[in-house]
Amino acid sequence: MTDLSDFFVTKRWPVEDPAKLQLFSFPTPNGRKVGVALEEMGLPYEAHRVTVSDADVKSPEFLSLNPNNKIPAIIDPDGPDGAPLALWESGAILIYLAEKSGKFYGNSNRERAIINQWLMWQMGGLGPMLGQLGFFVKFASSKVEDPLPRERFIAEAKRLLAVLDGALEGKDWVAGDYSIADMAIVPWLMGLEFYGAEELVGLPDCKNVTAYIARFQARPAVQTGLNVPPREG
Ligand SMILES: N[C@@H](CCC(=O)N[C@@H](CS)C(=O)NCC(=O)O)C(=O)O
Repeated sequence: MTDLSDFFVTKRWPVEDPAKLQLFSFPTPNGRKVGVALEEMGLPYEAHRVTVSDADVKSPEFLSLNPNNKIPAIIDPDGPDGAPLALWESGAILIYLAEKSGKFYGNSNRERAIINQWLMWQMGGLGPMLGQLGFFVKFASSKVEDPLPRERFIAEAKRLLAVLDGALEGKDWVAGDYSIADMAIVPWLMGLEFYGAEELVGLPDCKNVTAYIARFQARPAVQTGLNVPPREG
């Protein structure tokens, strides 16, 4: 059996079953993507709670897994060549898991190209912009007097939502069939509620987007995966 004790991160977050894929995460928008993917794909996994506090993400144990000090990260004991594979960056993890499971990644190069397009749109656009929006609207709103950053990220969030709303016209999912692109996008849209910014960015007016969020949330695997690992406990 694969021994994961060589991974320093397991000294602080011990592994119970080294045959299972190990997830190091927290139920934030980026973390939730991978919890949902693992549940949807039916891959056996063990989840370790790594909070976003410096005490966790900047600990030497976690930095040994992800020097970029961010969740999510995984160790797959059964990597592509049979040797364990450590991986971070949620988009890269989603692609890896989709290829490993053979699920939610289209059936042709054409379909995969479009899924990748929307996945990159989330990774390079929606996620970073909504993250900055959350910072200026919720976390730093009382510390920053200049209205410019707030206005800039509200405008950019509105623009991105309009793009998505248009793309979803007449469609259930953004890139054809349900895919890892949807698993990447919707947890970020749900973050708008946490930031108290739904009205601010006009989400209720984006009828295709609100229906899309509800469709995603109705999936049983999503309901479980959004809470992996549990926030408390
Ligand atoms: N591009 C990275 C971003 C990951 C990320 O921003 N994770 C946040 C939580 S959503 C985090 O770990 N923050 C802790 C920190 O920055 O110290 C990915 O998609 O995996």
